[in-house]
Amino acid sequence: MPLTVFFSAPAVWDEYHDLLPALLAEAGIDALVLTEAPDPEAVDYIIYAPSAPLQDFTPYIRCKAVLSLWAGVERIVGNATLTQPLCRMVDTGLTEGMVEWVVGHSLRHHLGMDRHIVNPGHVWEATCPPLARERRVAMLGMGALGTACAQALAGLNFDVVGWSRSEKSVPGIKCLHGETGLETALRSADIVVTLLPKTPETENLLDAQRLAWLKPGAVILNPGRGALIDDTALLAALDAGRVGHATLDVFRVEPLPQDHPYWTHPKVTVTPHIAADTRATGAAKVLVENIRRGEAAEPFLHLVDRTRGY
Ligand code: NDP
Ligand code: OXD
Repeated sequence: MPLTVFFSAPAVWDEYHDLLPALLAEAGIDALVLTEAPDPEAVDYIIYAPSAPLQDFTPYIRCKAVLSLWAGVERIVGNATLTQPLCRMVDTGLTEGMVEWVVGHSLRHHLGMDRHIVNPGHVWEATCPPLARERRVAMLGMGALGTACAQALAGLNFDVVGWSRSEKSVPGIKCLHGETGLETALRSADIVVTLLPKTPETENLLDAQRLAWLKPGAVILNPGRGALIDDTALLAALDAGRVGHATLDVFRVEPLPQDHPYWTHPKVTVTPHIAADTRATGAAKVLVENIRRGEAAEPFLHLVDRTRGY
């Protein structure tokens, strides 16, 4: 009987403690799920959230896989004690949530909604926004989330370009890669969405030089990771009008410290890392499928490439 240990904050476990054993039983897997491991050598699978204190994976010598509840694995991928296969979370709830956040915030800026929602002077300013087809969105990161967001925006007729590390072909999206591709994407964009993982290569990707490539007034949406953007450079670009607005969901330090200038900057919207949540109903199915695969000696889903860091 495979033993799975669920390492997370107690509130996370509350969402899974009935669901996970029920789904394992439904899949015909006779497994035991615990929240602690008195004998680490007996553990077959680790389910891991970054809220867990677990740092040393060395004693889990029999463990077949570490299954992350998060899509972003930057807090665990470089852990030298972790030698077991690491799988990240890709599930429909995360994807749908991210699509809704990205589409919602893109439409806010595209339609200029703020002018009408907050209009204390009752100004009748009848300027019509352009159509979405006249608005270029650059999607930096064309993985599970970026591709779904790019396709949703393209479905609304936005002119979407995608940028990724490797060369890609996605119907309806102009796909770019490499440094030249990044420059092309940024220079032409009205809205830039950053859905990249945090790795040594992506840290401060949007620095002063690259922010200077943007069209004046371009909008940035960052639901990826705080470290993708050089905060000082972004604040300077906002003050200079080079960037029209930044809607930020993720930060180098979370919760965002009360004295951080983002809170009070008139051209910044802060959302508290809520763009997409791992929802137990969908995520538990992904966990169970990976445990099933592990037991059947089949390849795991959503394996992290340690050398790339995502
Ligand atoms: P994926 O791993 O599926 O996709 C990552 C994308 O980034 C890929 O297209 C990859 O390129 C690209 N990429 C990585 N490194 C580089 C690089 N150096 N240069 C260019 N492109 C690069 O991740 P997901 O789409 O599932 O998630 C993306 C990120 O979103 C997560 O890592 C996490 O940080 C964040 N996230 C935020 C949430 C929130 O609530 N705010 C919720 C969930 C995730 P390639 O395709 O060539 O490999
Ligand atoms: C994730 C996140 O990576 O919530 O899953 O940011």
